[in-house]
Amino acid sequence: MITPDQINEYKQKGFVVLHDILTSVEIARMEADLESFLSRQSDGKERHEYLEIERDPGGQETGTFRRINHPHRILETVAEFSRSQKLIDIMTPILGPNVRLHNSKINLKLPSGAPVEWHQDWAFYPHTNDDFLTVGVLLDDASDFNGGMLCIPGSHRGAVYDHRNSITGNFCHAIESPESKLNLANAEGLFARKGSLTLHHVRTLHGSGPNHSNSARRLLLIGYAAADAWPLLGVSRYDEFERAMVSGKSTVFPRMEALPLTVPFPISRFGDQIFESQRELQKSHFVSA
Ligand SMILES: O=C(O)CCC(=O)C(=O)O
Repeated sequence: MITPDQINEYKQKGFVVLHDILTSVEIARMEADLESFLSRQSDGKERHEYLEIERDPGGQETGTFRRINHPHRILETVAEFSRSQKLIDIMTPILGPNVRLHNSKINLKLPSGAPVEWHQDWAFYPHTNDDFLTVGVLLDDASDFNGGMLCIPGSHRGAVYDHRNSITGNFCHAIESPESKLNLANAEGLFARKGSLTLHHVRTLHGSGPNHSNSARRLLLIGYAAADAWPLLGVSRYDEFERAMVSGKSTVFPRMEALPLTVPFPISRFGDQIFESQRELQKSHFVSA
């Protein structure tokens, strides 16, 4: 359930927090599913396909899990929630009746876990229009101390920034020296109890600090687009693209809007591994844990 005031807040600021949306039973099921998946991952295919493992400064895997990619494909509870009526009722007043799931991930942010540098998701995957948002499901309480997400109000209606590393020249999933370009003093924390949801627009500037606490700050993120927002970089598997519809009807007539854009090229040597390519920045904006 989303109220007209919350929809208005999302439209004005480019993000909103919806407090206490999942029940404790729903959260406990999702946590159990996640923990059971992680405990099975000492080896095997899933490990490489779905798990990102932290690397030390020399590039060696530390063995610590950092992120689960595409959890809606492997965790039943996430698959269920990602298509639930509860979530569709929250998204459709904003995106319209026809909605497609674009991506999902769980950032585990374990104690001392790395920050996520300032960026706009729009730079990673530009579409023909920006009726596109990401739902965050707080699997732990989020605060400034444990690296909860920060967003800059109104930035979804502003510029689209360069996300290339000035040394390597490659796309780096982050805005270099953001303090010199953005008014970070305006940033607001999307801090709330576990079971709350956050929504942020695809152009909203956001990031999050390191985890200074001694427990994880797990955040499930699921991106959704209006069905007529088509990826400008193309659709590689049309059957999968069709199956990703979660509400209403798909279309082969994209809606094109004149919007500021950038494209994620030249590709980082780490591909789409955001944490590794952000680590190539000369300087982190956040103070490490
Ligand atoms: O985990 C976070 O705090 C933010 C994650 C994020 O923005 C991303 O993974 O693109």
